[in-house]
Amino acid sequence: EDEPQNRYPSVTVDRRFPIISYERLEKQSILGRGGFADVMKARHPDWRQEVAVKCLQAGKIEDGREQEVLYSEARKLKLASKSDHVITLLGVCLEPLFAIVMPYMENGSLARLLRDVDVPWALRWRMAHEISLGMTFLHCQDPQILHCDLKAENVLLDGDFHVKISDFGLSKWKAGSRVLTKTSPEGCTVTHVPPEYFDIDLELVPNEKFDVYSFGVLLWEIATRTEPYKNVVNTALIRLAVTTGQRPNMALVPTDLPEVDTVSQLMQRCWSQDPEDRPSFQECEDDLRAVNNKTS
Ligand code: ACK
Repeated sequence: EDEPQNRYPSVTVDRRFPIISYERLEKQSILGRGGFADVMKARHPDWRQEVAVKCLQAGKIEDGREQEVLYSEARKLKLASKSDHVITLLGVCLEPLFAIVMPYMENGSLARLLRDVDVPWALRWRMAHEISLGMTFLHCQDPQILHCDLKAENVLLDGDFHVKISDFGLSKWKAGSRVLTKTSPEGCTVTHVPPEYFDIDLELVPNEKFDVYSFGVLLWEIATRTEPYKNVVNTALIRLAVTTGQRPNMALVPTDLPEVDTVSQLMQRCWSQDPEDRPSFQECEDDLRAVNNKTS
């Protein structure tokens, strides 16, 4: 009788989600607008901790599947949240709209940090290591979770600059994945998508090597503090470049970075043209733990 009503017949409410009243959240400011969702900073009268609330922008997804998309994100996040390096799902709001509630991360995204601050190397490699720990966790789950949108913007940092991987909007259960559409695989960031997904002759369901490739580009973002393919004028040309084997420019990786050889080799292995040549996240984690131990 206390059970919340579900207004959306297409969504089966998982009663194990903590349900949070949207009305009781005191919205403070907009943190950002994504492809189809807004993230707001808010306070809940019962909690000391500030929260971030992700709601879909109305009408952004056709055929009324909005709630299902966000609900599916929440289900994966609930499982993934058990990792120290994945953002925690605090709960969901059902009415008057579906929203995901998570802790507010004081230091924002890694993308913003790299853009604004010259982050010390030791901290950068600690973050890289923590990302590999979070990703190893996702790939070890049963059912296995693929993130499919790993990039600096989707890595959040708490008050102590510890990593929380976020934004599971494009994530997939590996077992249930469908073939990705080719030109822009379902909204993925073109700079971080592996070349095999641009091949119109291949019908590919995503696997864990998708995330490993993206991680290679992310390591390059961490090392260079720049955006990949900045001078390539449009996404079609980026696709063409990547398909023919081009990668982010290694000349931009500073030569004085500690453990430069290990890290450079790792990023290049991660973005190998042949998915079979890419390491697992467990191997990335081993390499980065060693780098981290030497630099911290
Ligand atoms: O780079 P940012 O400051 O960090 O801008 C983006 C924006 O919202 C759109 O995703 C920020 N953001 C997302 N989730 C959170 C969170 N839990 N805590 C703080 N900022 C967040 C992200």
